[in-house]
Amino acid sequence: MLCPNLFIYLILTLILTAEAQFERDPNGYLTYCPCMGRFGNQADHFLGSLAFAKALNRTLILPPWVEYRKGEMRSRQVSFDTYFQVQPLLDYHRVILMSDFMSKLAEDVWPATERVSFCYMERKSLQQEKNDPDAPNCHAKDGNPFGPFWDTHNIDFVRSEFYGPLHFDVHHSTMATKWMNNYPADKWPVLAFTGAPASFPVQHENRELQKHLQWSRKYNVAAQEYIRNVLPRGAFIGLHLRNGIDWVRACEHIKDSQQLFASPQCLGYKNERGHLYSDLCMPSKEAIVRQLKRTIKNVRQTQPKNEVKSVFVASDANHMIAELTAALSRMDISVHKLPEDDPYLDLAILGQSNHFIGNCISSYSAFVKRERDAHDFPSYFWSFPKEKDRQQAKMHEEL
Ligand SMILES: Nc1nc2c(ncn2[C@@H]2O[C@H](COP(=O)(O)OP(=O)(O)OP(=O)(O)O)[C@@H](O)[C@H]2O)c(=O)[nH]1
Ligand SMILES: *[C@@H]1O[C@H](CO)[C@@H](O)[C@H](O)[C@H]1NC(C)=O
Repeated sequence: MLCPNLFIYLILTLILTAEAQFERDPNGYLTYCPCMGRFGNQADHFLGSLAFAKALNRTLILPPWVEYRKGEMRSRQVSFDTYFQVQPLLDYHRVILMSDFMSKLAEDVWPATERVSFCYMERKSLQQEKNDPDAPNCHAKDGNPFGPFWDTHNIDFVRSEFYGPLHFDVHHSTMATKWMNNYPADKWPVLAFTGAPASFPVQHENRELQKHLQWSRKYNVAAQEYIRNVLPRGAFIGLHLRNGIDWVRACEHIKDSQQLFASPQCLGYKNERGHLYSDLCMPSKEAIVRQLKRTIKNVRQTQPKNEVKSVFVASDANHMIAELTAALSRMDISVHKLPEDDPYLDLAILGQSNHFIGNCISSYSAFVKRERDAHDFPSYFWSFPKEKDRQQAKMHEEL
């Protein structure tokens, strides 16, 4: 039997190591609400916030993901680690789950009487529009998902701080130093932002941080099992078809902009690879079938050993299973989709496909593209490059 003293010693060591994991960071913390958009937007913002926390040398508090369900008035918050591992992020910078921070450190680091919300400038309250008697305020918990988000961890704010004209571009200026001078960690242990301290779409410099965002075991296993058990043996092509009614409306903005949502991922951040056109946002069914067939032919020519056996379709609305199945029937290629809507499993599977065709405008597609870039997996976009340009390039090659 173990000597009792040794036993007590072992227990103590265990407790102390567990506690050490939650030692207070003298350089302070940074937290924010992913209050804009759905997953693709939040992921873009996450990468920027991670870079920002690193530049300020503050521990990033990993916020839960904010989700919206049909018919529900309040957003749902899903713990960060439901979808992604914490460990690979630690290779890049110090992070802590919001639940751990709140239960293990907040009482000491961020007592309820000292919680200040940060916003660029005053945000008007939804309730009191006219003759607002209050002092200027961030109203950090006003509306959905603002209120439900902070409520998830029982966070209320006692004061507001307007940080303008500071901003978040730490790559092109001495911005980080300005933040540290204005808000030193001993006086401001936690910077809590009403929105992400990051730009949308993700800044070019922060795209590569995606490699630290790795799927949780649950999603890794689920994706592997789907690929192994449901898809036929052989290579498969992943497709993202973004075509719901909200998307049709979003695409109308093509007319009056240089860029839309994630479009810099194909057009370049300065439009160095072209300008917006409507097929980029909403390719026709014919164009989709044509491009898919062409991609399969190319793959068969260039990689004859790894034959394409199936196509996996992810979509928010119309998966086009019947059209695609008919189009590929003579090629002995089957077409698949998940039996139930699962945006995260869709993403995890698309990340693993041998080839991927996504929507250049969609930040959901952009997530897949970045993940695949981190592994050097090939990706393409619907209707890109523009058909006319492609024909010219082809003629050029043939000449
Ligand atoms: N299951 C599933 N859901 C999808 C798919 N594409 C889009 N969605 C849903 O639609 C949401 C789209 O919002 P974002 O993730 O922000 O991406 P986006 O395509 O840039 O769209 P907007 O930001 O709404 O303009 C996703 O988060 C998903 O919930 C898909 O292929 N499969
Ligand atoms: C950054 O913060 C960590 C942890 O608080 C600290 O050990 C390190 O010295 C800091 N780095 C700089 C450059 O200040």
